[in-house]
Amino acid sequence: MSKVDWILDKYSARVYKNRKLHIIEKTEDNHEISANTRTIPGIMTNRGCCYAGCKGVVLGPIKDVAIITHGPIGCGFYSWGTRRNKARGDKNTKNFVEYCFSTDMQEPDIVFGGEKKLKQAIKEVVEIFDPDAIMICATCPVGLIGDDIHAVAAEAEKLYNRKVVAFSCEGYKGVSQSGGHHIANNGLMRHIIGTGDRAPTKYSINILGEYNIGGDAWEVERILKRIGYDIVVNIPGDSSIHEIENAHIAHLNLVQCHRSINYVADMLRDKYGTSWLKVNFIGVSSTVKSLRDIARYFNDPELTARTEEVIAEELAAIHDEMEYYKSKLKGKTAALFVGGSRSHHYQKLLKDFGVETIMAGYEFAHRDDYEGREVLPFIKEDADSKNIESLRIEKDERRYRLYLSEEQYEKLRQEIPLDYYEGMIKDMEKGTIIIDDMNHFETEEIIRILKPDIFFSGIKDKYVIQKAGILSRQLHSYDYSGPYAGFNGAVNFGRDVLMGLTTPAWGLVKAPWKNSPMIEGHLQEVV
Ligand code: CFM
Repeated sequence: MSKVDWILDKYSARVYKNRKLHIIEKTEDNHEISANTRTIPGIMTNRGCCYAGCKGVVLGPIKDVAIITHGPIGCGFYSWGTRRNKARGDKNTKNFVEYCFSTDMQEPDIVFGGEKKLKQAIKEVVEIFDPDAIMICATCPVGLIGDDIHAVAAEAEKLYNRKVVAFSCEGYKGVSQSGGHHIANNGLMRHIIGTGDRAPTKYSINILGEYNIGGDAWEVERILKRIGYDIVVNIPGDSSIHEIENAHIAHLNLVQCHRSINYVADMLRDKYGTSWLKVNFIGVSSTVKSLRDIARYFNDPELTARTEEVIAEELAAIHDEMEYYKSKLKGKTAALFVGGSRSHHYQKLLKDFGVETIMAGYEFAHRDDYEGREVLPFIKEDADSKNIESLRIEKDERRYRLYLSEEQYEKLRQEIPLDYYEGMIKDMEKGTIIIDDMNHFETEEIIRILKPDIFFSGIKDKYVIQKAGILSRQLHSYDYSGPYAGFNGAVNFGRDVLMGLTTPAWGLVKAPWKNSPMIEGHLQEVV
């Protein structure tokens, strides 16, 4: 029996048929996988909702905007603080990242409509916090009862003389949080990007899709600034809305998380002519490669020399610690199950320590994140597109400019991933397992069958895994730690993983049934 059939063995015929399309064993580079389809009701998926992707993921890290969750309090509460997207305010920039604003809808609001309460919430936010801008994010009941949040936003914008943008990101829209990314990207593009008037400098870049979890963006920015780049904005980690307004002026966009931000990257290219480059600042070797690719784009000998100088200094500074952690971690095996890009990115960092990935999967990625953007024309049906708008973008004739000539662009595309992402599967070894939308049952089967030394995942399954005696570190929030990006982040990661693996706690872990003669007896009978 193949590993895949072994994992699926206990399913009914109906579930087997569905899940078999989402689980593959890599034997070649061009596998097709089913992705971005709805989970079978009743299966315990790890996915989040559309609201989570819009408010929790893409908009949440923008620091000087008050984001009002229009809905019952649970939605605001559960998207408050747990993702560890860090932000720092200063005397010119307010910081509301640690706040949770919600209309706290109750039954009467659901019955009689919640617009009045929303207007009141906006008024209070303006009076108490005086934010530079306000965003309104809808939760499920708002769409069901038909509150017109866009009309409320338009009225408030005039009344309070500041940007007020509404997002119809009801939880049920789309397949998962991935639909929320798209809605958030559309809103940023339609209402915010392009409204600033800053001028570019010599090496002006944006970072797209870096969320500053545990301080990752700060480490990435530190390195890029050392080389001499002018970072117009990182969307959205620790960003200000006024920085986002100027995103159209950059000469190049760096895309860290393809899944969550590829819409903005494409729209910026179509409207303003700015190319994007797929980068990965997770892992030492991938950070080095990304820095060299960026330098290659600008093709300036001075910048290239400075890039190499910084790389050499950074590598020297972390060399001893990296070698130490590598000597301890080499030969271990890992399974990774995260949202839509980290399961790929972290394989590179693990490789730096000699840790082999035996299984990786995404919660909600699309086929292009697995198979590469070359499959985009062949994706027959995008389940999100049924109720999520694709913006029609037109060239901004006045501000459209190409940094490279057509000839230079075509030549460079052969060398670096310009406007292209190769996906995760090509990067994985033969014999490894790839699982889309893995559920809790499959998590336990992976533990039983593949027995990884470390299982990277999130809070929903961390404790199931650890109760089975296997280390689990959260790659969403990094538990309490970070940054893990860039050069210094790699060292932090090595330290945390080694600390986790060698903690004496594992000697004290005993599965609950081991203490119960009754359960143990029963298990023996069953077996
Ligand atoms: Fe991108 Fe993310 Fe991810 Fe994501 Fe997320 Fe996240 Fe994630 Mo959790 S934006 S797809 S929706 S890298 S919150 S910072 S860790 S599931 S793999």
